[in-house]
Amino acid sequence: MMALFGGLVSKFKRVANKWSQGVSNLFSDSPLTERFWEELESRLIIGDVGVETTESLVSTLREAALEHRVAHTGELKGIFAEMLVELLDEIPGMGRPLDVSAQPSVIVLVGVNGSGKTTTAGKLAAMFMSQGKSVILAAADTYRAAAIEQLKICGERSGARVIAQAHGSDSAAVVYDAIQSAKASETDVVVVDTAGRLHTKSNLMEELAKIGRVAGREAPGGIRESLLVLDSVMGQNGFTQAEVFNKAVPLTGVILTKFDNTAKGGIVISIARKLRLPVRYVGLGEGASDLELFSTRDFVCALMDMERINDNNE
Ligand SMILES: Nc1nc2c(ncn2[C@@H]2O[C@H](COP(=O)(O)OP(=O)(O)OP(=O)(O)O)[C@@H](O)[C@H]2O)c(=O)[nH]1
Ligand SMILES: [Mg+2]
Repeated sequence: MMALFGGLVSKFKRVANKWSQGVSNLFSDSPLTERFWEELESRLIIGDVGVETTESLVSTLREAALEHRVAHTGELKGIFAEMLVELLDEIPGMGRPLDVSAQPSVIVLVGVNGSGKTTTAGKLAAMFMSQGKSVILAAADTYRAAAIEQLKICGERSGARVIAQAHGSDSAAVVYDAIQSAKASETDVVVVDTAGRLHTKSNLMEELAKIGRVAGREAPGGIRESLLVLDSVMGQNGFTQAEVFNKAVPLTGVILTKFDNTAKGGIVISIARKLRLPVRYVGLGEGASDLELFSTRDFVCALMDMERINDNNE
């Protein structure tokens, strides 16, 4: 597992380079002025941290500055980093690998069109297979024939079995099949790829709820995760979809895709603060191995340009 952490700091740095440089530069040692607070606020908002979260972070840091009689911005760097770590680590499961110890563990991926569900299903399959787990990919996006084909290719690459039915068939039936098949073959993990549905189409949401019910009924002892696959380039705009999806299938976490394409990374902070969901993995490219376990410390280190952060729990 540790190998996955390797280089994540530098990857995060490369990803959100410009933005994180802008933030960390503010904490170079200059006298603490009102201008610093204004700059910090605007850079956090630009970085997609969200207005509310930014305001609350800045006001807490201001209080800390008063309390510790801080005169130079450099003195705030460690304090701010620890604040961010605390905010993220408050969410259970943040940066933790998915628990796939139960057989079968069912992971349903949901999200809007093009957010990266199918790609992520393939990445997850490859990751679990590399950990010695057996995996079934369930092609529950039955709307498009191409979607089934795309998942089959993912399956071939990773060596995971793909359970699919004909184009246009009932998606919940595919999930039922996949779980039955997993039970019969003692397969560890079932990863369910779903259609990229417009969140305004309630019939599609009903279909998703049905998938959730089937998973709940057929794998009662198993671990069930419903992960929102969120395109990090969409930023805060992706949040409204979370609420709608959450009504159909209670969400248990987030996989943040296309982190390699975003010029900002603050979305992670607002996911913790506003969605109260753990970020489990981040997609850092289109390849099957471009999925990394999220790490709070690596993320904050990259953002604040720090070597390490003191950990009170260590
Ligand atoms: N750069 C980058 N591209 C990604 C990542 N994840 C997915 N993509 C790309 O995003 C596009 C859409 O990915 P899909 O996996 O097909 O998305 P989807 O959610 O299944 O799409 P629909 O089935 O149409 O809803 C593809 O071109 C992927 O290669 C990522 O982490 N980084
Ligand atoms: Mg897809």
